[in-house]
Amino acid sequence: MDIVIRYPSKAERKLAYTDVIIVGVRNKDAHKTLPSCKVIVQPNEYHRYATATLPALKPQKWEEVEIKVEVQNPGRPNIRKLCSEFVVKVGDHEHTEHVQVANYNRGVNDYVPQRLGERAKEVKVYNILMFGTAGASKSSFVNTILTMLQGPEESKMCRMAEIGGSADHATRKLHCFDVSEIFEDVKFNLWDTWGVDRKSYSKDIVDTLVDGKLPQNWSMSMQFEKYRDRFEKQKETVQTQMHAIMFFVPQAMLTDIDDEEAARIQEIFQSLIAKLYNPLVILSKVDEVCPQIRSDPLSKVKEVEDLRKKTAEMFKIGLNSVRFTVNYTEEPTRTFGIEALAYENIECALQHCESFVQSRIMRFGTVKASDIVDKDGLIWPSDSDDED
Ligand SMILES: Nc1nc2c(ncn2[C@@H]2O[C@H](COP(=O)(O)OP(=O)(O)OP(=O)(O)O)[C@@H](O)[C@H]2O)c(=O)[nH]1
Ligand SMILES: [Mg+2]
Repeated sequence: MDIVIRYPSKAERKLAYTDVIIVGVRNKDAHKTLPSCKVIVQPNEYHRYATATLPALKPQKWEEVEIKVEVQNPGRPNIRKLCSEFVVKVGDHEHTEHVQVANYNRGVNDYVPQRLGERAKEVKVYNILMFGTAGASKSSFVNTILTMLQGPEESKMCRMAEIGGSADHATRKLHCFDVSEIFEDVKFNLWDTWGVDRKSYSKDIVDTLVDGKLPQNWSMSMQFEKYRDRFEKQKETVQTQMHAIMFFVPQAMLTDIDDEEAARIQEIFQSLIAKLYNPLVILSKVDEVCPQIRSDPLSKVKEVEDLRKKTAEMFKIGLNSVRFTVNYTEEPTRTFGIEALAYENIECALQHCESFVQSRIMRFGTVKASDIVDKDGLIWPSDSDDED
């Protein structure tokens, strides 16, 4: 017998998880009818037990049964509770189905600015700035996120972002990946920085970028040209203002960083915090010190936890603001763990986007980016910032 699992199309999947599974069965026998039998979806940490009846199948015939599967905890799926496989039994036959994060219809779709209410309506799409030195793995992270967002039927990795981008530190670029254009049901864009070296990043550069302006001697590049004008005119708008910042730190940097550089990063973070951001540090290439993390990126490993603690102390930020990433590098096929970690990281960044917008509304009554930054780096609502 052949057993094939099919999922309803994205449009048919109403909730933030796959709640219907279609089990297709072919009776390969040329002569015998397969008697009617039970189809069982075995329970696991995510699914509950579910069953349906397969009618008798004549020789060489194919039949599909639709099974409604209840989940253990309805609501937005906790990525840690998703399962990378489940077992279906048809009579005495057993089939193990391997699934991807994309099978779960991705709760990241829930993060739409409109759900924060009327005052957030000016924010059409969340902008996430990825900052960090050359080679810190920002572009690889973009590719991992884009791969995770692809449907489960796509087996190839997305390679939209160029890896090994800028050895040429003379060219500084801001590149927008319009994720919200590529996948119409998500509402965030990723902004990738090129050509930043460890001597050249400063509070002023980050301040300028988060406000939605292009620093001097920087240029823009993107697939879609729609933001270019805005940046070139140095005009600050809610659309190009950043809503969350991911600061990429390769783990090797932790061992050779000096006091001056650590102080510079602390200064950047203090300035961001004064603007009501909650900067997120993404430790990258942790698999260099802990290779086993690549095969199980969701596991808690002491070496990686120690690196997180060291980072939090070094930059004087909370441990919750330090995460780590494992990107696709040489993998021949998509893996559940890498995409689940990528999902967690982007979901965390989206939560930061929401908190930022909510804090700005609470403090200033608006998210508009035209707040005045005084010489001490404190921000105040300007007259023009009053609600229209
Ligand atoms: N060990 C390890 N290497 C990685 C990982 N992610 C990316 N790399 C490698 O790191 C190198 C740099 O990656 P990029 O993604 O180009 O880094 P970037 O931050 O975009 O660099 P620039 O564009 O130059 O600023 C590449 O050789 C990647 O294959 C990871 O999770 N682990
Ligand atoms: Mg890059």
